[in-house]
Amino acid sequence: MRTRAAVAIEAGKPLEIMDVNLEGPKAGEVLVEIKATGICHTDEFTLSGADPEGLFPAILGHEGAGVVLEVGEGVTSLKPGDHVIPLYTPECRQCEYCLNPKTNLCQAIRTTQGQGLMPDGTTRFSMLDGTPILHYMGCSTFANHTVLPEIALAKVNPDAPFDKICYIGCGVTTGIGAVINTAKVEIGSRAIVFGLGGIGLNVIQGLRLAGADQIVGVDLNDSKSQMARRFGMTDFVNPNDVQGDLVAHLVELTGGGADYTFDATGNVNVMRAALESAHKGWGESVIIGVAPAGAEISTRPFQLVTGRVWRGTAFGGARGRTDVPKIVDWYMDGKIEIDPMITHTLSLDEINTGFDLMHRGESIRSVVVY
Ligand code: NAD
Ligand code: AHE
Ligand code: ZN
Repeated sequence: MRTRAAVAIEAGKPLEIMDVNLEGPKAGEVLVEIKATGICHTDEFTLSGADPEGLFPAILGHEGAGVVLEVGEGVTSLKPGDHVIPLYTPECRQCEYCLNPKTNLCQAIRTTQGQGLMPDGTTRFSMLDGTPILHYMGCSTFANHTVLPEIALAKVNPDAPFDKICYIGCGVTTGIGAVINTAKVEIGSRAIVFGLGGIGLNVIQGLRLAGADQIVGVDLNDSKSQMARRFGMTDFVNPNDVQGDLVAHLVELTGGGADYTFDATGNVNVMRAALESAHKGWGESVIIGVAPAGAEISTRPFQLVTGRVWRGTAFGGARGRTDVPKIVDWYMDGKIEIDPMITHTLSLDEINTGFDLMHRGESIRSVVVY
């Protein structure tokens, strides 16, 4: 079939909107009509050329929601008409990783996914002249139709609005999951969140859900503080307004350091500040941000010797097929909020505007509705 897509032809160039060919689902695969997709900073990271795994031409996008149109041979858990959220972290429920309760990093299809291919080593997308187009993070939600493995789809409540729950495909789950699944924050904790964008705000929302007493938000952009307060931030710090050392300031503000700190910027210097503003003896710092190729984190080992813990999280530690439907229900039940964070709704033809808004720091989440 033909479908409409925003294609990343090469790094650093705007996406090109065009008709592309899409082959139907093979065994174990599912054809999905994408109804809406968010634009995450990770899409920008890959498009910019900073992603060591970035391959072109590709159809980016990994924060979608849609409807199953057709299933391939052997697919048993989904049928046409089901509402689904694509999962860049699948859940096969069989691999060594899925069977280990310590991780959510299903590895069943990770190798081919990283190569922009379906599990059989081929791509379903091509240009009208036959040039192959690669998949991205196993999702490619910047196409109106896409093909995914059955294990990379969460079946969700059909009453939930696509233009809101697409955000659960990455940002919401990553932020809330970092708090609940990865850090396991306790009631009464003090926390610091670096970066108050689409992920950081969901960390704040997760901290409020977990009952944190103090939630400090740190961002270079003052305009992000208003929304963060609405979601539970108690104190705001703009590093540009701090006289002297940022870490010393944060340690004092949190009465000796935070119980939990989170990096949602992708900047390795911020990651260091996040680790060092965690409390001596027990503070834990969680890296969420994705750093460019070649970037490395550093700190004095003494920071760890004296009890701080450095950890990371992918997709908020969530097991997609199990946890994502529950998070959709939390949204439908009013336990979590999504709508105010979706600051812009665009058509596919306007998708590059979504990247511009992100670059200018004017959006939290832009969502493309097909
Ligand atoms: P975003 O652009 O919406 O937000 C980033 C925020 O960080 C902005 O508000 C910006 O002003 C702020 N910021 C930038 N540099 C800063 C600095 N030096 N100090 C303080 N604040 C600073 O991006 P997002 O969609 O929220 O994504 C955030 C990061 O999380 C990205 O690196 C993204 O790739 C990553 N991410 C990781 C996962 C995961 O599973 N680990 C999932 C989604 C996104
Ligand atoms: N390809 C990059 C790493 C990108 C990365 O860390 N991706 C996160 C999800 S970001 C979603 O917005 C992730 O889940 N990583 C786990 C995985 O297996 O990719 C690089 O540096 O090579
Ligand atoms: Zn993302």
